[in-house]
Amino acid sequence: MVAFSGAGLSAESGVPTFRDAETQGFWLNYDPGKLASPEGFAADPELVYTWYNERRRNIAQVQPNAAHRALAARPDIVNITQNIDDLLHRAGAREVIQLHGTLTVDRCDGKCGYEEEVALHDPPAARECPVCGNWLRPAVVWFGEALPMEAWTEAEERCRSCEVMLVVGTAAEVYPAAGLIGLSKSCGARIIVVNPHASQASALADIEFCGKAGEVLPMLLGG
Ligand code: BV8
Repeated sequence: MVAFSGAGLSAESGVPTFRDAETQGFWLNYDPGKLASPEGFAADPELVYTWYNERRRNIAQVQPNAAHRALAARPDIVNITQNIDDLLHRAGAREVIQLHGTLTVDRCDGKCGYEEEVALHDPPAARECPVCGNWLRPAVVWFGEALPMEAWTEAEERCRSCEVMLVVGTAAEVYPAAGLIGLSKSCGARIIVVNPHASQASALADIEFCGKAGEVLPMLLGG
């Protein structure tokens, strides 16, 4: 079984989803779509870096919720997530494929390959790469950037061969990640969607649980 997750998986932990960000202005007056982009970073590296540090501090202060724990308690489930938080890891999940990278690492925005771990509770200020002098930036995938090849290849392979794909807390609007749902379906997997609202995944669902991940997953997966 594969669990393909998005921002809704962490919502009950108190991490705003992208929709909330747009509606509740997670970062007032700024559009996540613009900040989470190379153009946004190039235009104002310190603003974008500050936005990510706000999100880092938010993640450091919250806990994994019952949905993270239910997934982590099932070693037979491979987690493929669009989320950049470390809540599945902190819940004890064995294998987490992060398609859009992670907030726990900074990397050089240039091509020198330098990277360093970041303490989410006390993140450093925006700074230059000690190797080549470019800016350091969060090791996340921005709009317009390619997904990490290793994570993508592994995710595709798992989605082709799984019998069941659990689609948890995603609007399924961001590609190429959202394409994994159709890929699994075309390879014969059953699609089970968990989301309190309709999403682009609804049309592909064999079963759809209209509810919160923290309530549905413990019932569905046990624990
Ligand atoms: C790329 C990291 C090309 C940063 C993110 C077709 C093919 C390929 C690309 C495209 C394409 N069409 C368009 C594109 C471009 C673009 C794209 O998809 N745009 C969208 C807006 C149309 N894609 C890209 O740019 C990708 N790159 O294509 O590169 C390329 C190729 C080769 C070489 C060079 C370039 C990169 C996309 C990755 C962007 N980075 N995140 C960061 O986080 O800051 S995406 C971001 O959105 C997050 O990862 C987030 O997880 C993700 C998806 O959103 P969701 O997770 O679905 O979150 P959302 O808030 O939208 O929805 C939450 C859901 O949860 C809702 O349905 C809600 O009802 C539900 N929910 C709420 N509460 C709960 C709940 N569910 C359960 N329980 C609850 N309690």
